[in-house]
Amino acid sequence: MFLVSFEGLDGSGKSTQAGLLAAWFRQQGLVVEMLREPGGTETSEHIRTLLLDPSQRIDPFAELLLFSAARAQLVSEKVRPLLEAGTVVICDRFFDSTTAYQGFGRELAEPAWLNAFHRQVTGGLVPHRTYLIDIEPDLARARRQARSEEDRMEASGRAFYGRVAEGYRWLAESEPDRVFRLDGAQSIESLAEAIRADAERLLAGTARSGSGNRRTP
Ligand code: T5A
Repeated sequence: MFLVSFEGLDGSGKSTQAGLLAAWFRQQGLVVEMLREPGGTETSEHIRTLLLDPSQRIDPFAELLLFSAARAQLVSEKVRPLLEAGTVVICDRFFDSTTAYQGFGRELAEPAWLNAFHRQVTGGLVPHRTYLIDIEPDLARARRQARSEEDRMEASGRAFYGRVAEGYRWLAESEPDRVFRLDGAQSIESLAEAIRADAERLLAGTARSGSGNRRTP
């Protein structure tokens, strides 16, 4: 049916919002699958473990390829078959994370190069809507600190997260029709309301085109 992705810094609140939107779609009678990146398949979860392991010293380009390898597997094994079956797929992160974290954060590659590369990795699949929970790195860090110890990515430092946030803002400005930027400092409920209002419009557009899989009552 359609693919929706959530993006933002670690601790921005994207997983919270992804779960709320999934629940709302289900209330509308839709079949919904939630996936995460990196992860979502057995192979991709193995790659995730490697990528987030603080004891690993991973070369930045190898890091880019590993995130992309996990994504290629997820798209072919799960995302495409689900979309073809009429399911709404909600992905906690997708290729915009690679642009923001490896492109801007690691200062590894130009957005134009990455854009073409992502199209190869996903076979041209682009999210129909991307919700960017835009948040200051210090606030995201404070939210993360309520949790367990840092993973390998979270140990990348303040300047790194500043560049990632800048990368996300650049993406929102470059693709305003797809990337919906929200102020992550708002309450959970205010954010959920804004996302639901937009999702209603998305759903109305899809209903007009006649695709989609609704649960039988
Ligand atoms: N990565 C990933 C790359 O570098 N390149 C890539 O291509 C990809 C795909 C993956 C890591 O890999 C990197 C990015 C990451 O470093 P992850 O599994 O996605 O990591 O984990 P995180 O990004 O760290 O996501 P989290 O689930 O940990 O954080 P979320 O989803 O941003 O935040 P969430 O919803 O868990 O909320 C965090 C806390 O804040 C509270 C929540 O209750 C929770 O306690 N909260 C709020 N509090 C106040 N106001 C709000 N509006 C709130 N919303 C949530």
